[in-house]
Parts: sequence; C-alpha cells; structure tokens
Amino acid sequence: MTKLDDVKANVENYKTKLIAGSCQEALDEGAKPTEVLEAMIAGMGVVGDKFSKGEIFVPEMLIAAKTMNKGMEVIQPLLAGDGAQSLGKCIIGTVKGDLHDIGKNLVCTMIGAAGFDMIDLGVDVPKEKFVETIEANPDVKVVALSALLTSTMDSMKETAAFINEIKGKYSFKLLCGGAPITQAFADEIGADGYAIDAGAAAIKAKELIGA
Ligand code: B1M
Repeated sequence: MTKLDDVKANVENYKTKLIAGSCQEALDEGAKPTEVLEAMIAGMGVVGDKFSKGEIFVPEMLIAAKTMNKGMEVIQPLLAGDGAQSLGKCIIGTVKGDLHDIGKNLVCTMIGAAGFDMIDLGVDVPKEKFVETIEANPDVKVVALSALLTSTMDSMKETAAFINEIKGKYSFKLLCGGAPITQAFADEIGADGYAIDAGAAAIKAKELIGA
C-alpha cells in the first residue's frame, strides 16, 4: 500500500480522524496535491458505488463527505493561488434542491486560484439569489452553477433561464458543471461554457473572459 492508497482507503472507510495525517504523509513522500485529491475522489467513487448498490446509506455518505472535507483542509492551501492577479468576480453556487458542495468548493478553490475573486453562495441556491447577487455585483465576470443530481438538472436549467433573462444588461459569462452535466446539456440551457472538473473549470473561466 502506498500513502496514496491509504488516503483513498481512509475516505472509503470513513476514517475522519486519520485522513489529515495520511494526506500529509502522502505529500511528505512527494505526492502532488492533485494526486492526493484524485485519491480522495477515487475513495468517494467507491462510497458512491456502495450507495448505488444499497450497501450503505445517507449517513455513511455524510461521514465520507466529512472525511473528505478534513483531507481538503490539508491540500486546499496548496491548491490555492497567491492572489497576486485579479481577473474579476466570479459568483458560484450549487443550484436549488442540491446539497452537494465538495465538488463546488473545489471548483471555487481552483477558479479562485486562477485569479478570480470568488463570491460563494453555498448550496441549495434559489435562482433569485443568483440574480440578486449579479445585480449587487454588476461587474461580475463569471457566474458558475454546479449540480450533482440528475433531479437537479431541471433546477439548473431554470436557474440558467432566469439568469439569461437579465444577461443582456451585463457582460458576465455563464459556466456550468457537475457529474450529470454534459456539454450538450450546457448548450441546451444556454450556458456559455461547461467544464468536466475543477481544473477544467478554472481554465474555461479564464477562456470565457479572454484572459
Ligand atoms: Co449524494 N448522490 N445524495 N450525497 N453523493 C451522489 C451524487 C450519487 C451519484 C451517489 C450514487 O447514487 N452513486 C447520487 C446521485 C445519482 C443521480 O442523481 N444520478 C446521490 C444521491 C442519490 C443523493 C441523495 C438523493 C440520497 C438520498 O437522500 N436518498 C441525496 C440528495 C441530497 C440533495 O442534494 N438534495 C444525497 C446526499 C448526499 C450527502 C448530503 C449525504 C453527501 C454530500 C455532502 C456534501 O457535499 N457536503 C453525498 C455524497 C458525499 C455523495 C457522493 C458519494 C460523493 C459526492 C462528492 O463529493 N464527490 C456522490 C457519489 C460520487 O460522486 N461518486 C453522491 C467528490 C467531488 C469532488 O466530486 O461533486 O462530482 P463532484 O465534483 C466534481 C465534478 O462533478 C465537477 O468538478 C468536481 C471535481 O473536480 N464539478 C464541476 C462539480 N461542480 C462543477 C461546476 C463546474 C464545473 C465542474 O462549473 C461551474
């Protein structure tokens, strides 16, 4: 077992107290922060599969999420940028009805590391809250929507439509993503961009504003 295997196993087995230590040990052994992150995501993949098979239930998923968040505390500072360059504001949130925030937080970190000033609205965000925040920040450059459930894809669609109604008054770009989201869906709902993961989201956000 490598230290990265330990990281994956600790997420998979809900070892909330051991995860930070194993992340640090993996880093000390020379693993890159992104490799530690990938190991944790792989552990989450196993948790998701067990949930799909009915082997575990929501409480276990919650403990797995808590475990991953503890690990994120170790690697997040290493993923974050130096904040030297500002590319403008980015509003981000998980759409209404959806409580998943680990991926959204990661996207927030990576877009922030790329140079944007992040306004994180959290989870279960009503479409009105996105529009209200855009109106309060008329210089916003990117609005980023996350959804993790097939059942909240409709909520993302509604949110995008609501945002697109006022878009003509501003110059921001609309970015979306999350496990069930595809480029085709992003096109269908009138988003300007789609990204498959947090790293790609940071690249896409910059590309959308021509930076
Ligand atoms: Co939920 N859940 N969950 N869950 N959960 C999934 C998503 C699921 C796939 C599990 C499964 O069945 N295998 C399944 C969805 C099935 C579907 O719709 N197709 C599911 C379900 C069904 C549910 C409930 C309905 C369960 C229930 O109550 N019966 C319920 C819904 C609650 C709600 O939201 N209303 C529920 C609840 C929960 C918890 C609250 C217990 C917990 C979340 C805790 C939290 O987030 N704080 C939870 C968890 C932990 C998971 C799994 C196991 C892990 C999610 C995660 O954090 N992954 C998940 C299974 C899985 O993903 N393997 C599952 C790691 C994270 C880094 O990846 O979030 O995908 P991800 O983010 C990625 C990309 O998606 C992308 O970048 C990130 C990585 O770089 N990305 C973007 C995300 N947002 C982006 C935005 C972008 C661009 C890219 O641009 C703006």
